Amino acid sequence: MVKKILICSDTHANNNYLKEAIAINKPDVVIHAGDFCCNLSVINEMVDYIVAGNNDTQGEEQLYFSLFGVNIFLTHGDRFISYFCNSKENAQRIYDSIITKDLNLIVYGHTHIECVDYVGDVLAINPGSISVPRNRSSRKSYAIITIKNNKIVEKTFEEIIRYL
Ligand SMILES: [Mn+2]
Repeated sequence: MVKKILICSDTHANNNYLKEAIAINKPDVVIHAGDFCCNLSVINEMVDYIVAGNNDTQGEEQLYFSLFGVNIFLTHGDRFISYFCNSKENAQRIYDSIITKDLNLIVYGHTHIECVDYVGDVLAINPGSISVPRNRSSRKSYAIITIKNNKIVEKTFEEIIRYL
């Protein structure tokens, strides 16, 4: 059983980029880490799991769920992120806020800069922004993870290279 998960964040109402990423990758599950900035019912047609960002007025602040044997904590992260910290320190701050430590993956967003870190054995992925990047390359980014036999076996950052 091989499952492909698309992880995105900070679409900021530019849903066409996510639509494109879904069309290209045909993921089994789509996760959105917040700041969708549109009606929740609209973005819900494209995603399976989503949380509210600091610019959203609808949605859960955090979700904890299991996907194909991988335990995932999803939050936008704005309450814990400091721009004076590097990504590993921010991932640690989010980890420290989580009550349930039976975790394999933390997904967060907010910084619009893609990064991957480990807090102990827990993988922390920020996919960056799929529409409003703030990384040095100005690339619109998202992440794809592959789960096989209850484990994350591959993780990549992808770039939006075609514009609808
Ligand atoms: Mn935000």
